[in-house]
Amino acid sequence: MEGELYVRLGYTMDALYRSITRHLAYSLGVVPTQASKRDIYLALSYSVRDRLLEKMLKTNQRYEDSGAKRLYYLSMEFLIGRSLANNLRAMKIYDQVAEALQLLGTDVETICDQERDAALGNGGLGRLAACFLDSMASLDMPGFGYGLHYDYGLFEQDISNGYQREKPDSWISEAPALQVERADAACIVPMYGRIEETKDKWGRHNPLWLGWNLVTGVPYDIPIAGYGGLTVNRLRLFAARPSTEFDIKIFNEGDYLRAVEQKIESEKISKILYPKDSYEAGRELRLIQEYFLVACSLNDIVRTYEKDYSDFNKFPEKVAIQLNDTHPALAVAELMRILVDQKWVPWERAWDITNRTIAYTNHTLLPEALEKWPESLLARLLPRHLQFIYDINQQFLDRVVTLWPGDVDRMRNMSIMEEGPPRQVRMANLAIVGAHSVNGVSALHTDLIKKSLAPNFFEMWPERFNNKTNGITPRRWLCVANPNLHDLIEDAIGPGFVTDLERLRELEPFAEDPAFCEKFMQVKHGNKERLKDVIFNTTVVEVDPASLFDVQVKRIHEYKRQLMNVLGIIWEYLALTEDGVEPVSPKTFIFAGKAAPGYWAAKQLIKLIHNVGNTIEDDPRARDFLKVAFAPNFRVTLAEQIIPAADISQQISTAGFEASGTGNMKFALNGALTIGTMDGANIEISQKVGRENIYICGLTAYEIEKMKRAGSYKPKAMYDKHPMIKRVVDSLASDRFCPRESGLFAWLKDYLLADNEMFFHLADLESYVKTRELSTQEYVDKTLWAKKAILNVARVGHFSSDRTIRQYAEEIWDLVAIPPTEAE
Ligand code: 26V
Repeated sequence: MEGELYVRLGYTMDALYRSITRHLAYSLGVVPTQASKRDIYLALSYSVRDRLLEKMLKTNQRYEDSGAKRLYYLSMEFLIGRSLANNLRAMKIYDQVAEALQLLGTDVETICDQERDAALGNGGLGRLAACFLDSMASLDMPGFGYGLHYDYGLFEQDISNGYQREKPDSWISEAPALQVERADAACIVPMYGRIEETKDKWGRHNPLWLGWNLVTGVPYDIPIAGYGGLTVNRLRLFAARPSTEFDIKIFNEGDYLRAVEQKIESEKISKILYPKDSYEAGRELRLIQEYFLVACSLNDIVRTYEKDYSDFNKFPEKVAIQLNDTHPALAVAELMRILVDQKWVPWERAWDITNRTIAYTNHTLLPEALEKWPESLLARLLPRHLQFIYDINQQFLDRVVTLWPGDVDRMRNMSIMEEGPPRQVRMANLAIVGAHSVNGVSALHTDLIKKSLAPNFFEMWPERFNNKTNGITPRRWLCVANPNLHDLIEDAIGPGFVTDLERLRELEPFAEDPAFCEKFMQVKHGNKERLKDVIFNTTVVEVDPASLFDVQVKRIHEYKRQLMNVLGIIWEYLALTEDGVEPVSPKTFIFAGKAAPGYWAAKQLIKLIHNVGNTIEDDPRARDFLKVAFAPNFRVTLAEQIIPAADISQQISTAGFEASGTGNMKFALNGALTIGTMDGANIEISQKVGRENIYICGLTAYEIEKMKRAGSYKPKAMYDKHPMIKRVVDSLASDRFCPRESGLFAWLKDYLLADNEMFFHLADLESYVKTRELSTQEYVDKTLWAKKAILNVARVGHFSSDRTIRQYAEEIWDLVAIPPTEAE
């Protein structure tokens, strides 16, 4: 970048007002008095974008001047949600903008509410990437997100008669207010084609990749503001466009239709986010997407590096690449191809550079989520990459043989290639072999990677494996989502905790302060009032903010056990209506979450939740005590409204299945108490907040593993032995919850009683129900409850994504902060 920026944009109320009105006129062509809310939202967004871009240019200059190492976070998903309010808070102009908007006859909440979510992710993995971007910018670190510019984000969920219906989410229409197109930095991506085996002038083997199709990658930059607004990093998202050169060639050949078809084909690549969090064999377009991300990103990374260096010796000292799961694992082969084929780096040297640059994060142990791609597909799409994968595998297996001569089983298990038919490439193995660091996302998860997922790799390279327990950004999950709690905490312990979350510890003494407890509970009540309106407007269910809000919001998945929650609700319903046991407090069960469109069982669960809710509502004996609400279209913005209003957070996955969870952290930070299993980060949360401030239930991962190996889980025997389990399961499977759709839920009985029931619902049910009872009893003791809730807030500081990012920076990336100068 050259030259100085001559304009300095203003941050006063006055300057912001002028900027908004100027954008109304000159970007949107409307006079202020006739501007709609949407117009004002756009004009404000453009004003914010101007200021972000100014700081982004300065930040970039600062990074260039320092010559510091850069981190590239490669991810198929960035679940950002809304940006406007977050940016106003980060830039510390929320109050000024609020005043300016008042002059325009509106208010800041209404305007921020106009924004649609950027839903470029499925769930935990994508939201984690968004939290990491926020933390890297807030820590003044040169860390950049690289992803895809999808036209359509995760589908919108409608509910019709209790069933999920999917509608497209056209994010593209929202994007212009946030991003800048960088046509100058576009790149060309080759795919398909063939290999021609040639010899170079010294007679050496020299395979050429020829006859490819070309697609253009056009980057769009979204500014990511750090807290304080001085450091602004960028998230670079690539959109696929037809390659003009290729186009012209076919047009010139006179094949007009084929040229247009080609154009449509290319644009498909970044059209839509895959709405699954499990992998499906042979989805060619998905593999193309993954490769397109990798090719565009590496092209950009290498080009940036080459501005400063003429050879690749320093590459691993200046570049770190983090793979967010195996989705971008082709980066291993692509970097090798660039170094060897395009930069003439010798193979062994290239391998050393690749390995020292790349690191890999695993996010799931679920076998169905582990990516494998058919060799035949790779041979067609990426023939040269497949050769590199063969070569990498060959030299890797040579080392395995020297370590364990004759151990064929181990070779077969560790090989990047899986024997067929069909032969497949195991992306996790490719990532583990190619990376210098492999990390899990909670202590338990990392332990399971070492012991169950990749024990042979762990034996071979113990130093490669490490843990980085997940975290969440307190800027979004406290300042933006729960401003009143933020202000209350700031009144108590002073400013500064938002960027130093361990300082929340200073709240501990306030847990004994009746006046503080009272105010804390008032904030919670206000948040419950706010959520009541949201729920009423989207479901017509009327909830009572005085009741206990018991919340489970996350993707609908068997392993997350929304079904066990429903069994618990039915248990309480039967106790009330048949045994006359009234709950000590009225309770509202709040669910939200999307099911993958093809996941039948998950969609049935959504229907079940609705039907159980309706049955209770129709029962005059029950409706004043129990209520069930399913809030449609769960997304970041809805999470920001639900989480601050929760009294209880349900985190009840079958132990060993939830890699970490991050919702668990968001709820605790907002003063909800957790009912949870010893899974993922729940374990570490319980250690931090104290065993007496969390409700732990169920079997441990170790106990479940043992029972699975022994085949000793016999759900039918539990059903026969425990009358209450029998009553709950029988009533679930009867027509009681589907009077007009006879037999709808009968399958659930067979499901729950099968010996191979993977998720141990009935094994944990009794412990779970007892724990729920205990939590309800403690809820009515308001002093006790406030104390426990406040101690949760005071002790979750560890789970800030700032802490997580510092650990990645120190232990994996060797990345340092480049803070702004005084003048900035
Ligand atoms: C897999 C696939 C396969 C191909 C189609 C698209 C797709 C999308 C996502 C995935 C894997 C999802 C894995 C995931 O989201 N894991 C979650 O990661 C969170 C952040 O580390 C963690 O808190 C959750 O426990 C974990 O389930």
